[in-house]
Amino acid sequence: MGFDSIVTNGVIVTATEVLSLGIEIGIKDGKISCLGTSLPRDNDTEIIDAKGAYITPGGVDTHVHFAQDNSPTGDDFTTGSRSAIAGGTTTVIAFASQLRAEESVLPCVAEYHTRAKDLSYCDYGFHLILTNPSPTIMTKEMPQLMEDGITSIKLYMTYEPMKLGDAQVLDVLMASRALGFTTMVHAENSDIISLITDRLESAGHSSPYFHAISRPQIAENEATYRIISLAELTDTPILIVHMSSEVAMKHVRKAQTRMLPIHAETCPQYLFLLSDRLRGNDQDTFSGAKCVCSPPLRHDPKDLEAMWTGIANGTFTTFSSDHAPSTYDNPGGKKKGLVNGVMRYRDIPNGVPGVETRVPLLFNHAGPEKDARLSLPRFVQLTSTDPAKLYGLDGVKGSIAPGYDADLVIWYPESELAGGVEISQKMLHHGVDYTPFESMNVKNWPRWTYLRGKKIWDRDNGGVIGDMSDGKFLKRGKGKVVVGRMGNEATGMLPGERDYWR
Ligand code: DUC
Ligand code: ZN
Ligand code: ZN
Ligand code: ZN
Repeated sequence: MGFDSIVTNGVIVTATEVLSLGIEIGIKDGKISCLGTSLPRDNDTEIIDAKGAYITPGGVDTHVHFAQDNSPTGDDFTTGSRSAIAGGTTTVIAFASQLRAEESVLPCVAEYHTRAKDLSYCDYGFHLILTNPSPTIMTKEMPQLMEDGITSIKLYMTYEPMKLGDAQVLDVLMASRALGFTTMVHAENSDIISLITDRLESAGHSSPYFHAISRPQIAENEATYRIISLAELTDTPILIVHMSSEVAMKHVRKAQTRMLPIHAETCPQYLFLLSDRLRGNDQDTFSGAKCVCSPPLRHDPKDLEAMWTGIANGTFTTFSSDHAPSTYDNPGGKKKGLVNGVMRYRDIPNGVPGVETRVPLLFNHAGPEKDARLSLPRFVQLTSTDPAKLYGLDGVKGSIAPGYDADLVIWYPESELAGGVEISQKMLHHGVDYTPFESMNVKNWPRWTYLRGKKIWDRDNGGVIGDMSDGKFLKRGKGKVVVGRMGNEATGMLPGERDYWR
């Protein structure tokens, strides 16, 4: 009848409050069974002493690329999930990607299951990337996927092998809305990028730095406004992934003030890194390739500040890593863009690693201090609670409350980690050979990570101590609309007008 374990002597943080020291967490069968003071102990109840430190829900990173066909030299589920738990993330949602030639997505999803089953240290789910949304897929296979617990899709408005035109996007939005899928969109204007890239190349500008020049903010701004319009027309909730531009973010903000269900995500790279990183260094002029991601790193510190504003003021619903790693030195990785000394940024795989550093990097700026950039509850909301809600894990993941999985991060008490932690490639657990956050200092780091009541990360005693069969597939429910609501009339339409055609 008693608890398997009790976490005591910590300060619990949820998305709404910081609880006072003295509230304990009772854990039974891998779930949080209650919160209270002086919980009853049996002889065999394990007592976990948090030593006065903060306790936050396990991180929920809803945007990672593991073992994906288009990132062949990056992380698989084992190395990626190992990296996740070492940085306080206990749930990831990765992508199962339809290749354009594939007429059915069900075998594709089955294949991705085999890449993860018994190979993950943390719990996981899948989003489906749709690159060829045929009527059969939308009418027959998507309902099946929904039943199978894959309840979100990602669409690309750019990249030749993946992008959908507006007509296809509209069809998918209508299907998504009808079935209740959460729809993620990569919003950049493909033609703008192609035009600039071709012209840059003709003029001999193809080193990694020009990657940023080829994808100006206006490409993100235009596509963001367009996808918001298409979502408004069809009354479909969306999430715009990896946002980096202030104007685009303001389009989202404005839509949100009209109660439209437009969600937005940003990532560590858009809070901390600028495009000068793409210039490389004297020893290795190609090394800027390490920071090639899309949208690209922006030029001005003001661009970073703008994203911080969205973090603080609620515009962003999720803060994800977009962990999309490729090795630098492996010939199949970033160096694809360097052939016989000739640099071609268009051949560099896009994306940076970050699943392990995401939670500590944001926690570093969270707190009650006057110079903190966000509150501790807002930190929890962005890194755990709201991503869980948006992607159908509400009630299971992302909070410290009765009934939820006992996924916990226990940090160091301030007194025990003087000077903080300097991030370095050699301390990380991913499978790639660099981190773009090298040498950055953070004030704290997850000391212990628990997955469903089991300690899987102990920074001082063994590091990764879980097993790669600990992670389970999460059969997710329908995602919730976290921002705004459905049922708004679209701009310039009369009430009920949409009913004629929908
Ligand atoms: N989009 C992603 O979501 N990840 C990596 C590269 C990209 O363009
Ligand atoms: Zn496939
Ligand atoms: Zn993307
Ligand atoms: Zn991504």
